[in-house]
Amino acid sequence: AQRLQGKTILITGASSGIGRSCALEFARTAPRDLRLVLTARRTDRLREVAEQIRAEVGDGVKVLPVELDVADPVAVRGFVGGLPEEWRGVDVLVNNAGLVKGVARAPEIAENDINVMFQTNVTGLINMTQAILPIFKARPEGGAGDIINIGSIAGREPYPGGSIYCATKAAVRAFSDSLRKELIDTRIRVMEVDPGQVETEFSVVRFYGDKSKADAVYAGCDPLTPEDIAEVVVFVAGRRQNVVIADTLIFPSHQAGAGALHRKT
Ligand code: NDP
Ligand code: 8X3
Repeated sequence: AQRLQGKTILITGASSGIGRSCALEFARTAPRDLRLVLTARRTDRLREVAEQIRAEVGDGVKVLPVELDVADPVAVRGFVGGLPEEWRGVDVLVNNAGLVKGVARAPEIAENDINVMFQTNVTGLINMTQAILPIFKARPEGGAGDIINIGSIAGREPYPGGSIYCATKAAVRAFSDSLRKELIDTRIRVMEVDPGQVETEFSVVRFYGDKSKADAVYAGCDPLTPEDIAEVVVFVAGRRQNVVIADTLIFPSHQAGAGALHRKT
């Protein structure tokens, strides 16, 4: 908590699921003198998260909800310049915004779904990183700051019906690993957190809003909660500056791979 004090944390996709839980967990862990820049497309949801933080921890944590579509390169390019001055000193970037569309096999995947997944999960994450890196690089010793990329088991173990989503998360993994090497002469930490099955709105989005199909994904399973992942994200951000938790894979106990899930019922 001490190490996070005074930090400015920027989270993409903070309106739901893992991103929202990360916002709450950072606030609970460092309830004084923290700034949270919460971004997503749904600003009404961001304001609700801000309200919840205020109700739980009070005014010690300052929250700035900002509308941002990470898939819009022009919006991302203008993002930092559009922040009020006192919010620009970002210390931690959590690249969490991401989504999956459909379960179609490769020949049938809709072109728009392919583009949306790549533009959000890959290009969006890269553009956000490029937007924030100059802030990190301006610090002493070649630069300092944390980039925490949310990957997935899907990036390590591709599965049928997930070719594009898995390809996007493999791309995140390759990008994280290259960037960490490129930044070797700085204090900038590039860390990847790869969840297994987590119950969020992820499956609702995958099935184009069909809640019953989404619920069926988790039926009989005991998935992780977004709080489980948020605890890890806050943990890696809170280590001593010389400690880089480069890569973490997190399963619920009944999962041991992308398709390897034990259903209890
Ligand atoms: P949710 O659907 O609950 O949350 C996704 C978040 O991403 C929302 O806040 C959404 O906000 C945001 N988002 C989506 N598209 C954009 C965009 N173009 N611009 C800005 N924000 C966007 O799902 P999760 O919390 O599960 O997903 C978070 C991350 O975790 C994703 O990267 C996902 O791939 C990854 N993940 C999820 C797993 C799971 O089982 N749930 C497992 C492994 C990884 P809004 O719609 O308001 O813009
Ligand atoms: C989400 C996990 O395996 O459902 O990234 O694609 S999976």
